Amino acid sequence: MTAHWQYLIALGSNVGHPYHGPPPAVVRAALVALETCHLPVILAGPIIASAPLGPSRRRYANGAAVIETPLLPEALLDRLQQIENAFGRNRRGQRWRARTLDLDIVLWSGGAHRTTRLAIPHRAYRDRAFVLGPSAQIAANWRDPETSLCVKHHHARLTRRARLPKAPPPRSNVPGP
Ligand code: A4P
Ligand code: MG
Repeated sequence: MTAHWQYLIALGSNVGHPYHGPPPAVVRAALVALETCHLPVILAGPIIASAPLGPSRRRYANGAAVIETPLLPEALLDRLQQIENAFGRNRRGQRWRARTLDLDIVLWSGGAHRTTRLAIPHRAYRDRAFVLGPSAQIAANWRDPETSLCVKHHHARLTRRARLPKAPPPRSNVPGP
């Protein structure tokens, strides 16, 4: 029997597409493209708007999906990059530049995977509300093999941290009058 792995995929777009439309429509079209490319979407999270992290000034649409496939990580990355290319993704130039479609592998059911080309868990997802928000809706109990915390725990830590009051300014050691 063929093994079927589950993967948590983060989707992002901050450039419209001439056929699909603005970024939220690009993310919706990408979910359809995953299915068309034999990567069945088991669950799809909400598509949210998010402020850009990094040099690009355009707002993003972000989403998350759980897919099922017999493909191992490197083969899945090849397929995801083919989909990005089909959406007109231009890989030349600055890192984090504006992009029509970005498909990142966040977690998979096989545990951790690290090569020079691919890191799972995704190295930055724990600090990104635009990944953890949609992911917590569909993969709350997925456990991170490196921290042993679930997606919902990383999400709670991040949102709680954002709500904590700023630390008071340090007290001066100079005695008062
Ligand atoms: N790579 C390594 N690990 C992975 C993984 N888990 N999933 C390698 C996918 N790719 C992985 O990625 C560069 C290389 O990372 C790939 O060739 C692969 O071998 P890329 O998608 O070609 O380039 P990139 O996306 O510009 O770089 P990077 O470092 O992956 O950026 P991120 O982490 O994807 O962040 N702000 C908002 N609000 N929303 C966003 O979605 N996204 C980014 C890009 C920046 N700011 C954002 C958002
Ligand atoms: Mg990427």
